[in-house]
Amino acid sequence: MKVTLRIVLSIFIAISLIVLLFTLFQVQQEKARLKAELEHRVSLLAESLEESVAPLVGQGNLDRLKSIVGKFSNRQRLEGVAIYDTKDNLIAATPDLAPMPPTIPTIVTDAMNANQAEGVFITIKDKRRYLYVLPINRDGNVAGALVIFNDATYIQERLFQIWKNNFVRLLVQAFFISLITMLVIRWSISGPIARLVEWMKGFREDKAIEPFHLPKGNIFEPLTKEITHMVRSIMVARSAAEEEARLRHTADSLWTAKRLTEHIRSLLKDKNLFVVSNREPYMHVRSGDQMECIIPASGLVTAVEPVLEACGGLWIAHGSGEADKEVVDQQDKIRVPPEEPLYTLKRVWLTTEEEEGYYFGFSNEGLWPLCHIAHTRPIFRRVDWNHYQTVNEKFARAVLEEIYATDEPLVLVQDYHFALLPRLIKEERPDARIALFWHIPWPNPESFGICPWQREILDGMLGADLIGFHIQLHCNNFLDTVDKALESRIDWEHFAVKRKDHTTYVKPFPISIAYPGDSNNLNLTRIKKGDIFKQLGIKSRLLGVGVDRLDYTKGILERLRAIERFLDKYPDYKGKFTFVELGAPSRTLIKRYQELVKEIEAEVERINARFQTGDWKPIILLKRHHSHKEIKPFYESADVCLVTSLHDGMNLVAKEYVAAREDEQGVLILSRFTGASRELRDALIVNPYNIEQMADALRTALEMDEEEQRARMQKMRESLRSNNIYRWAANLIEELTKIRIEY
Ligand code: ADQ
Repeated sequence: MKVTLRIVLSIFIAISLIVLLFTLFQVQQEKARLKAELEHRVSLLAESLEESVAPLVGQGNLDRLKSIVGKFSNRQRLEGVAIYDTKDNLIAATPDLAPMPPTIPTIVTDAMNANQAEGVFITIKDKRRYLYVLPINRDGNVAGALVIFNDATYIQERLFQIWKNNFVRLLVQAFFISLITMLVIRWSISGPIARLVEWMKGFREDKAIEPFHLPKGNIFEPLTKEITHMVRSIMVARSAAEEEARLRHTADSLWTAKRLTEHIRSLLKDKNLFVVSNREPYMHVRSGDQMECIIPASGLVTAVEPVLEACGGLWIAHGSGEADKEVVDQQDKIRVPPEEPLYTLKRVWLTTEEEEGYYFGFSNEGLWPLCHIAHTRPIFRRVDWNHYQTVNEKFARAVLEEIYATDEPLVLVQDYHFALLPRLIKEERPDARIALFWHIPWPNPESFGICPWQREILDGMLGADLIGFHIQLHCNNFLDTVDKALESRIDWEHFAVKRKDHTTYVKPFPISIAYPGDSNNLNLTRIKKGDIFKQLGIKSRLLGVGVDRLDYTKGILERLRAIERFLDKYPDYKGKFTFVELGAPSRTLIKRYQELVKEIEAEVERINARFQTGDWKPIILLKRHHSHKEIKPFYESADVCLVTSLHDGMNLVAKEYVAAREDEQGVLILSRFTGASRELRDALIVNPYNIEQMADALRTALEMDEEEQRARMQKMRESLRSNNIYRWAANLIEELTKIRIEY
């Protein structure tokens, strides 16, 4: 049965029941009223008649009596009057009155015996009648009885009429209510459902579809919301599958520095690539009276530097090294890498106040904790925001100066320090192709909404033609945030934001490292594990390693506690396992970072005090910046590498460890909250908040047989080989050059 029919039928039954009950009630009331009225009327008539006939009854003046009662024939519903004597004999009656039925005297007798008027409804000859018997009193004695016959059929008729009227009314009401219900169902239910179905059909058939909207407050709103979410997830899955297919297709040939160079040359022709980041790839510092050139501990630098080495171009960054100014030319430029220059680094100078407000303040006390779910509160200060704006403008000027002579220049803006830069450049140079790569996670809209200047930041970012994140989840979070915070149109099919005639595409580009690396850099004299222990001045057998900037997002304290738990739980490893943390101090001017370093040092001291013996220590903290050359032997020798970030966009340390393991040995313990965990699925994936689980993973890692280590490492190295930094750059730049720019 069709739903509409079912609804209409239900309504009809409900109305019928209501009408039936009301009619019953009405009929009862009407019946009682009519009866009462009849009884009253008849009793009045009887009483007035009694006065006239009473004197005649005893006298036997029958003629007179008959003449009086004779006058009562066929008056409206009054059928007639009869008079009985005390012996129940009929002594006078209206002529037309039908012969008395035998029951009448009984009623008359009863009334006379009781000397009380009595009324009764009875059916005589198929006709409903009302009989009223009034004893006639004469001289205080009952002398006879007066009986009035009244037609009562009109009561039945009246009640029947009520039933009839109500039935007709019921039919009319039911008709109109059903009609209205059907219209309402069509307008409010079947209509929207049909449109929803059409829309979903369009989606299934892969036609371009607009987001589905119903008027606000519609009962389908929650359903539409859910379906829209579902469709969005399917789109994400579809795009991921397409991306995977595309990657599979292109993975046929490995991406190398050389291939990237040629590819970029064919894409850019003779144009330069412009990269902007806060952190510079080479930093000149003083070490005593010596000048040293170091590569800062930064994932961004690790990833982007090989791209510039391969493609050439200009890298604009903050000159933060104390000796930076001493080595640049008049335009603040220097060719790097120092030993074999391949591209140009242009340094932008910041005042101490600018660096404090823009870098330490807004970027690292505000945006960094805002984007990482690591339970450190972001701090937003007006003065920092002002510096952030000023510095973005300063960098915009530097970029604009450099791209002045280039048509449609390609600008790759790096990271959260420059959210406003894309808009600032685009306003001056609408022809510039601008990509912004966000190296850290993007939280959900509610978390990002904490930022008092979220709208300005989003608007600044949307000046870019392409925004890249490490994983699709961050893209989705970003699009959701824009959807909630700004007047714009989100195109979930193409993952784009349309705002003020400008489209920004938002895509995942999982960043990576240069792997396979440069064969010239092969470490031929491998430092062995034993040498490392010797250099550290301890005796141990198994080595664990952690390599991080000392940052609260990296889960270092959790890692230390897991090691403590491991030694408690598996005491056989006491004296045999040592964990070395290569921790580069980072953002040391920020209080939270100073506190973290103290906490880490205290924790290391506490745990060592609990377990250490003569020449063995469970944990060694090497708190300083290390060159990649210094880090490599640790990667190569460590039985296990611990990456336990509480939240991390990608995490390149995990990839560096895998890349370093040419012997296909060693186990990677990797936090599930890193972007890297989506690619390196053969690591032991852990929840860094679960200390027990991490302690057990450590044991599993140290007890894993060589074959399994090899199998896992091979798979991870394979994944790294096909998803290296050259592929990342090729994809990002190709995507950017493909976008149609209107200006
Ligand atoms: P980072 O937070 O800096 O990067 P990560 O990706 O792990 O984190 O890169 C750190 C880099 O610094 C690595 O190349 C590592 O070798 C180096 N490093 C670490 N400790 C060091 C030490 N003690 N001395 C010298 N070098 C050290 C940000 C995001 C990441 C994202 C990258 C790239 O937070 O999620 O993977 O950008 O996009």
